[in-house]
Amino acid sequence: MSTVLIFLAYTTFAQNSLPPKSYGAIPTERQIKWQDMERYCFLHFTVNTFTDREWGLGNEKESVFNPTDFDADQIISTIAKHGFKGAILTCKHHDGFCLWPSQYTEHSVKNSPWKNGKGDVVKEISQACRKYGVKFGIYLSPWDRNSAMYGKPEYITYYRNQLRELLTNYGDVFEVWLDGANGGDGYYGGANEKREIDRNTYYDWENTWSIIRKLQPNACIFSDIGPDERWCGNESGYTRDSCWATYTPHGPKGDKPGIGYTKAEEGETGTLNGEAWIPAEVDVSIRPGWFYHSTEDKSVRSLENLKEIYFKSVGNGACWNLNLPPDRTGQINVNDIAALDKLQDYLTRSFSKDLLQGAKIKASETRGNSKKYAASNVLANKHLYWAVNDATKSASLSFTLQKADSFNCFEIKEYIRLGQRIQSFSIEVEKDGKWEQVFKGSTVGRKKLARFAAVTASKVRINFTNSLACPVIESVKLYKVL
Ligand code: FUL
Repeated sequence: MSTVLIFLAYTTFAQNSLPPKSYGAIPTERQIKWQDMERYCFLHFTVNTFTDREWGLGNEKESVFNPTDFDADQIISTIAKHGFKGAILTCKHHDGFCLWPSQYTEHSVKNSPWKNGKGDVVKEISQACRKYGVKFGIYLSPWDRNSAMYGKPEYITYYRNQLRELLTNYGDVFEVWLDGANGGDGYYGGANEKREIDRNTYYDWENTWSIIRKLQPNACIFSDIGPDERWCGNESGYTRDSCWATYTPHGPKGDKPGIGYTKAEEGETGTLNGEAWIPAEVDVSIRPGWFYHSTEDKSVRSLENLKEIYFKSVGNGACWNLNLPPDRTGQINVNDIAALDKLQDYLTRSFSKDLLQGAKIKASETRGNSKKYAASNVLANKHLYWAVNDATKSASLSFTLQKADSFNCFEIKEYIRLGQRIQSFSIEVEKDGKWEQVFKGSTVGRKKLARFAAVTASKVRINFTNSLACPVIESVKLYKVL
């Protein structure tokens, strides 16, 4: 061998004994913690609950807000009991009514009959969150149909002051939800007119984001364009099966994007080689509307429907934000609890037994032939990973189960700290000595739940057929889901 070849062989060997380099945009610690929550709840509650509207006009009297038996413990313990890890409260919706006694407006709980004006929904919900180990998040509508200042520069100061109150007085916040909706017309302190704003300049979002970063450095910021989480582009409960956590948003005309100004469908897929790590959040209501309406008591989503949403959100690497609107008593409605019971029972029973426990595993290749990157890492549950050599873009993992079993769902996770890499994969089972394909997929990311018609076999193989950089896989599990 010439000296040059020896040198090259040595360099490749040396490279492959080091961990793989990260590829493209990667998550922050804050995003990793949020992605690990997987599912949490929205709480839409305000004057609309009592006026039977979806969007309040802004002229509602404070006296309409009067829950008969508000119980933050009931709301948050319900969320905790059903496996949801957080609660995001509409502290102020588009109508401008504040669920906390803000010092910057009279339009709040302090002028309502509820608890003789001494109540604070934000305080009770945030305290209950701490009690039940649920993370607390806030929604503060940028659009305010009550405020006379809306549309003028003073409103931005008002909005930021309210944000400061919420981010200072109620403990840790895991998510700040910034809504893109801006309808135009409103009460606006009695003006009753249409006020248009320029979504790209009016709110000066960068400076508002820096307030959030300063007051709550661990909070993720949600909006159509991130910076931490993106809207999934629809309110129906899905992302696409090819779903990237990386994202480069565009305006509807391919122009500069903004909050409330994007190509919505790009949120459903994210962007291959997108410029920033901005995974999707799937926000969807358990009922047709976002607020409680007794007429919708019979239209709560079915188990079938909630299951699909789970697979098309969490199962595509996104987080699921399920809206549970408290009713007029100020509690989660019995009909919604019945649906949650079914969902929790389904998830517990479907994902209780990983059929790969005790299985033998073999990889087509292991990085630098090192134990550190061994295939067995994907079964270890220790946030380790299996990796292959830098030049390898397709590789496979084969499993031999202890005995033949029936299964229909793989859970595969990439080690996302090093970026999202897999572009396509397939699953095969061995039948009568021949490999048969049962699933063909595209992206993997933080978590992919790949479902297929149930098969019975003892040998199964995942082929990562194409990858942006060498595959780096954190874990693989196998289930028979119901
Ligand atoms: C939308 C709002 O207009 C709806 O009322 C709801 O709050 C939903 C989550 O976001 O943009």
